[in-house]
Amino acid sequence: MGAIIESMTAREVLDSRGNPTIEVEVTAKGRVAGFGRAAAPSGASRGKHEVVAFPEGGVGASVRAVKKSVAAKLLGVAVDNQEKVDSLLHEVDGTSNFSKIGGNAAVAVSMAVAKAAASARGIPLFKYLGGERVTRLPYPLGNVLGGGAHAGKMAPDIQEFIAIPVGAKKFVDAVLANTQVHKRVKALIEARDKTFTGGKGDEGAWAPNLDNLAALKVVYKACGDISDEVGFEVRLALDVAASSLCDDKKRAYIYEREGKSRDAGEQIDFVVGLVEKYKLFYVEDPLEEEDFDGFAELTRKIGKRCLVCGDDLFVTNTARIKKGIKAGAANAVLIKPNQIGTLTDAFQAVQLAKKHGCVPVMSHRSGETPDETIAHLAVGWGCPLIKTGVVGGERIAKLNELIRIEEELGKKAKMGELPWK
Ligand code: 2PG
Ligand code: MG
Repeated sequence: MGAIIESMTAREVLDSRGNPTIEVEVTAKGRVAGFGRAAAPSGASRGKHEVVAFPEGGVGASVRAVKKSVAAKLLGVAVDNQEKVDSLLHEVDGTSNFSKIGGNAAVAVSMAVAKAAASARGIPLFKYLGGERVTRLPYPLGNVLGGGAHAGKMAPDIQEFIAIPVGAKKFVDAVLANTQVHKRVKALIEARDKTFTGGKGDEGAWAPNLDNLAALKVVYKACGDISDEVGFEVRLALDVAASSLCDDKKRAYIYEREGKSRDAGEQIDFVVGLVEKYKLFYVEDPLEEEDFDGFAELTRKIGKRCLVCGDDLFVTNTARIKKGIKAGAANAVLIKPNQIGTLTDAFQAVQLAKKHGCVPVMSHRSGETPDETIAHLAVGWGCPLIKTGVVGGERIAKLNELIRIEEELGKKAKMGELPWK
């Protein structure tokens, strides 16, 4: 008989913003003992349709729920029956959006159980999830300059200006290229703004006093310079996080820093223009989270040469992804396990995206811990992209883990498959 869940505990720990979050530990009993520990991240620009992060009563209520009702339900269950574990989490919670125990409690339990199962088998999590055939590393999307909900007042309105080293042959080279772009961006900001203090936003991206177009020029130049230096292509990508800019009453996107307002049509034209001018490889949430039609129009216009990714639009939710696929709303889907609450749900989102030719993109949150689980999810589930920052302990925890995984895979290791390379 395989290992069973022997014990489970939870505690309040800190995330990278200094806010409390939940960490869960699971032990498994079998021929070999297993142990798994996982902590939940949290977002600042959260989608309206995400599951509830914490219930009334906050992290404390989640911790109590895991120690009592969740543990009572899961002790004795086969640790490698992830689907059962995750369906029991839904059952204990009893709501459609984890509002009773908290989606962050659910995801921490779900991840800790998977890690305990891998450990009881004596194999790394990515192999437990993906089997022996798994060989591909994701390209890292590196947030190098940021604004919006992740930075202060004078930073750009667009949330993330991202480097993507699409020409890299090895993960370690890709990650090093992103760090070089990050450094070059700083130098270029300093050349423009003598008063730049070196301030960073929540994910370690520089947060300068620049408007969107100046920021685009800086990051575009940095990507070009570093492409020449490393000898492979590094492209530019954006997370517009357009829901954060959208004023529902005015039915417009308000660019405060620029002093501009754009209606949906103007927003689409604006993004198409950026894709052309700056050769964007990827654009996330270019429109607000309910505008499936606008997404579809944009994807029709640029979807053959640029990835259009839904984050707040899809919230890792298969029902919303299905709706998006039907509408032709995107060609990439962001995967944030804590948006949906369990690994089984997140895996279904990955499978659904792949089945319909959409690229699944594994992602961190702006508030993170040094938990490295998503590095394994990206490899084990075959996501060709991962968004997890460039610098900062909670970001490099994932990147360094991917460097270790690449080393472990040895000669078999390859980079993920991306369109238009
Ligand atoms: C995003 C994320 C992560 P948050 O919008 O993609 O970069 O931000 O975690 O604040 O939702
Ligand atoms: Mg986003």
